[in-house]
Amino acid sequence: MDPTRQAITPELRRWIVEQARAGQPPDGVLAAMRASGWHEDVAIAAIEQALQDFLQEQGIAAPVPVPAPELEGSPSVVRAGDRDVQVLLQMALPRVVVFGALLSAAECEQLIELARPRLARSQTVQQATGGSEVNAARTSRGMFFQRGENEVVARIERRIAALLHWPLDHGEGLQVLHYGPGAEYQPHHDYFDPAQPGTPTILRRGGQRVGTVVMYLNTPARGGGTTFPDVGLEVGAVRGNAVFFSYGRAHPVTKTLHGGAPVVEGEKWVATKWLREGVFT
Ligand code: PD2
Ligand code: ZN
Repeated sequence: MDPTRQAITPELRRWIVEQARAGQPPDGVLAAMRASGWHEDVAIAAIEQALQDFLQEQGIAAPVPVPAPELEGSPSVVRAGDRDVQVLLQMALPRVVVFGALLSAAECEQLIELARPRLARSQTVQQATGGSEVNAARTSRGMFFQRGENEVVARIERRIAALLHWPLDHGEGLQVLHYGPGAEYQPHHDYFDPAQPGTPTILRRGGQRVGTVVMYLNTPARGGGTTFPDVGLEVGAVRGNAVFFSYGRAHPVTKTLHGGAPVVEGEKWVATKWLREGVFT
C-alpha cells in the first residue's frame, strides 16, 4: 500500500485536535505519530487537515471574500449604480463603513408604506433547528420583501450590489423593522454560529452571511443608533444613511457584535440587507 495513503480515521483526527487543545506543539504531535509508525508526509497532512477542519467548525478558518465598496484613495462620494453615495466613516476592525444618502427620502417613505401593513412581531432564525422564533432580545416588528418584489426594492438591491461589488443573487430579501419607544435589538452577530446544530440546514441556502447593510428609513428624535460594543462605536440613525459591516469569518474575532440601541423618543424604521457567500435561494 502507498504509505502516503494511510487512512485518517475520526479517532486520529480527534486525537490530533485534543493534543493541540492540550497545548502540545505540532512537532510534538508529529514526533508521536512518527514513533507509532506514521510516514512523515502523511502525518503532516493529517495534522494540517485535522486542525483545518477543527478551525472551520469553530468558524475561524481562513476568511472568505466579503462584499466591499471601492474606497481606494478615500473618496468622499462613490457611485453606486444609479446614485452618488457619501462615505461618512470607515473603520478597519470591525470592517464598518457608514454611507450618507444611500436612499432618497422618497425611497424611505415608500419602503415604510409598503412594509407597514405587513409587519409582525420580529422573528429570528433559530440556530438550534434552522427554523424561526420570536426572540425576547428583539422587541421590534418586521417583515421581509422577496428579492426584486417591487420596483423600489429592486432598485435599492441593484444599488447595493453595485456599491459593494457583490452579486444581486447573493442577497437575502430586504427586511424592514419598526421599533417603537423603548424597543431595541440587543447585541448579536449576524453570521450563523457554526457550533449550533441547525446551522448546516441554514447554510444550504447560500452559505454564511458575510455582510450586512442597515439602512435608516427615518430619524428617531433620540436613541435608536446601531452600536458596536466591542469598539465603543455608535452610528446615529439618520434617514437615508446606512451602516455596512462585513465579516469573512463566522467568529467574534471579526468584532462585528452589534445592536440596535433603545429608541428613547419617537420611533425607528430600518431596512436590513444581509449578504451571503453564495447564491441565496
Ligand atoms: O436596527 C438596527 O439598528 C439593527 C441593529 C442590529 C439591525 C440589525 N442588527 C439587524 O437587522 O441585523
Ligand atoms: Zn444584526
